[in-house]
Amino acid sequence: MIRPPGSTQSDGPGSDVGDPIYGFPVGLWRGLERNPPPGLGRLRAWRSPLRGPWLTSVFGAVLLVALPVVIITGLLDYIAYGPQFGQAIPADVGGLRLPTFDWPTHPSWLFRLTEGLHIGLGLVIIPVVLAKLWSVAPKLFAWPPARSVAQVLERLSVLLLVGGILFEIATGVLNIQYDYLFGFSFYTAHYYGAWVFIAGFVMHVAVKLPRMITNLRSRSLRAELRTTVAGTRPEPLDADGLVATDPAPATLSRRGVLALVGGGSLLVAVLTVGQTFDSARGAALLLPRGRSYGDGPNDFQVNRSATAAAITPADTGASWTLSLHGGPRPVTLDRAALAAMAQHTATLPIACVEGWSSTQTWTGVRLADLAALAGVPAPRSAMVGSLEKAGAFNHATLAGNQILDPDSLLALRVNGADLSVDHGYPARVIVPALPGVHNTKWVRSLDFRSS
Ligand SMILES: Nc1nc2c(c(=O)[nH]1)N[C@H]1C(S)=C(S)[C@@H](COP(=O)(O)O)O[C@H]1N2
Ligand SMILES: [Mo]
Repeated sequence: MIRPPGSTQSDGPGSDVGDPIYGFPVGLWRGLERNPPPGLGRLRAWRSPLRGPWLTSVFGAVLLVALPVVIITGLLDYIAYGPQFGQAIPADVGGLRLPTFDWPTHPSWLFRLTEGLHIGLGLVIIPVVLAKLWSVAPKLFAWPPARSVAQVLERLSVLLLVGGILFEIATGVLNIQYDYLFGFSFYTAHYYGAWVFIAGFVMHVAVKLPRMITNLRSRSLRAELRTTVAGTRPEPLDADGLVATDPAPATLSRRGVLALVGGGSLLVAVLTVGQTFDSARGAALLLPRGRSYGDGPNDFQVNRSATAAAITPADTGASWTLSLHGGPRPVTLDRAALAAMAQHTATLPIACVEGWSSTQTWTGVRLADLAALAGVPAPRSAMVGSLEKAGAFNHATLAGNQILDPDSLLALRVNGADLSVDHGYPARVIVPALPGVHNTKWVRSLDFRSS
């Protein structure tokens, strides 16, 4: 006879004799139960009187609202990179391919919003994620790990969920700090890690949602917010085993825990908003690019300086020319010829995938005018080439709608002054709602394609 583990009625708990469980002798299961891995015994003394299904469900409810936003904005950002041009990373994702569409240019702050939400909200919920893990710790370290097939599946989904979210947080935070201490591509790892996490998240929500709702109803949030440490009692013992069987006296109330976690999130928010709102830049203590970038009109974040990109004064000097391709014959323009064309001014953000964004007023020649001059008035795409010899920033592809938007510019000036060399002098691309990385600096060529 095959019985699931746990159905031990015939032998009584702890008995080593009886029918095999999943074909293994009962003694093996009992031995496993009695001999947890080293260290786990000590971990089992979970005594906080605050742990319980209600508190776990409060953290769960917050994450249930926030995580889908982080997930969806993350996937949208991948699409914004233009996988159809092979310039999203990873480029080939096989069965995990997302539906692609031409990323719109309106509203101009679209990518700033999706990227800012993805990174900002992703950072702000870290204290909540940690609090939720703390609240279910007795279950994460439970031994034996599972007693039934259903439990094995549940634990597997929790492994994807917890492993996935910690991996996404670690790779995400390290990336925005430009700390590539891992030896693999951040983008590839973060993309596949996201799908592992999404799988775990969907399974977890499906299994736990009804219980979360019941648990939330088991106590009144208003009452908890009025309860002091002295009045704090454990939740009633629960079937899941979250509530301590031998609780210690409370040293913190439930409202205290909520305030601690909420305060942690608020602190992260204060340290982060300056990445997006220039007026709060001074508070962005964790901003990896520093908080000042020189003087005058060109004082805003420099992602990679000309020196770092190996752009020399000779490259950007009087001999610089721009070449336009794709039409009947190439067209070459120097900076004076560009400056003599119709100039257009637009106030547009640069929003970097690393989370910062900054809105400036740019002046230059419309990309649509350059396309017409090249002899390709209705381009479907354009490859923008940079003076940079090689590497990730050597070129970027723009879609037709991104070329033809009247605010899409080859900018020569910013905030009324010539671009600084660090911001892309002699000329750079600026396109509404385009991911920062594709606003190529030090442009050397534009290759318009009608297919
Ligand atoms: N040629 C070139 N263009 C580039 C880059 C670069 O390193 N080289 N960095 C890109 C990135 S990642 C961003 S976010 C923006 C930043 O522009 P800024 O340095 O003028 O703020 O430029 C983009 N264009
Ligand atoms: Mo960037």
